Amino acid sequence: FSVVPVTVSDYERRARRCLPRFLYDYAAGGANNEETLSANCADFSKIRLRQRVMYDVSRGSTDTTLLGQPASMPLALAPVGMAGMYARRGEVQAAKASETVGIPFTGSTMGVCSINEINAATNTAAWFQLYMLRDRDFVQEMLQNAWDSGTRTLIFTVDLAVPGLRLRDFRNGMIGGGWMGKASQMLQLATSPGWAYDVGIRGKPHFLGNLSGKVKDAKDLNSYKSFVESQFDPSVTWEDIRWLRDQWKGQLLIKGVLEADDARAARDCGAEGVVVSNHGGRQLDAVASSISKLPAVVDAVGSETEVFIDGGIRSGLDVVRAVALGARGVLMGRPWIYALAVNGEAGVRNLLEIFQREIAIALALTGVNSVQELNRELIDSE
Ligand code: HOC
Repeated sequence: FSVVPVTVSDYERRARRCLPRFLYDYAAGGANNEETLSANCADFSKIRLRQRVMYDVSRGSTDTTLLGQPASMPLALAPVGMAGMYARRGEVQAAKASETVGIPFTGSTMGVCSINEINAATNTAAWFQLYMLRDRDFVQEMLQNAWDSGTRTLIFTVDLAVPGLRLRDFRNGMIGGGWMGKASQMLQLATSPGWAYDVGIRGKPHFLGNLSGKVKDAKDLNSYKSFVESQFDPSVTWEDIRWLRDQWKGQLLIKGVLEADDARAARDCGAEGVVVSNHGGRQLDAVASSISKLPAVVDAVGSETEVFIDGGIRSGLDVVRAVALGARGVLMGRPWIYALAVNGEAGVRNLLEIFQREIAIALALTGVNSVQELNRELIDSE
């Protein structure tokens, strides 16, 4: 008896069943006690929309633009490290689904598939996400490479000065001192050719595609761990973001601000937009949910700066809630990983169709025809 997935939680349940524990946990988990992870979702559920009736909603459309680029809804796929572990050439499959549905896909620095591979497989160039690395020449190289492959939107992550304490990964032996025993064997199996999560391409396996110039022959999770330890730069300040702004001719989104002051600083460095984010509850636990911080950031940066949000988006209703509170769009992360794990490209496409249907219905039942009409008056604050 098999039930067609119709919600994110349907996909999550199935993903939990079909994935090795360490992989499910890597995606699903957060930092420390996972309080922020829970708050991200719980705070969305507390936001009530207004039910408004007797408006002509026969011309409903979910279309919008994100950083000037047409999109079929105010949603983009968030960057997720190692997404290609969840299905063969996973990032490519998800990028193809995004293209079919008409929304942006974001390739992660830590992706299995490089931005080149993703852009070569689609007609719409993906967005690219980058961290500041100690080796600035390599940062420049990656920027140039992304630009040459067609990417014009860079998401720069600023909330990872040091990795948060993802305790599930420690328990599973994925991060930290323990690379021994059963967990380590499982990781080797998972990353070796022939396994369902085979990451090889045309006989030339590379586990971290974007890093092939830096991490020679990366082939397992040890490469991931060593790269993070040796290259993530905790000394980064806004000065480095100004440097980055000079290096990148395309659109720049700064991801990982929660406070109004930080959002203003990002804008003042010349970013076209910011992403209100606590890294999906994977960094500083006990920090406030993204959605609770959104209104203050929107008010702080003004209308010229596009504000995005991630963390806790589990339905089209959450997208509508965020846009009504002033977001230009949302970045959705874990749900697409679950859908990818369950059914590859078709799963991600189906998930996006679910989101689009939910948004369309929510627009109509709040009495508007478009996402542009959403505003704070549609939030029931009583
Ligand atoms: C300990 C892992 O953004 C994530 C990614 C990659 C972070 C690298 C540090 O897993 O949240």
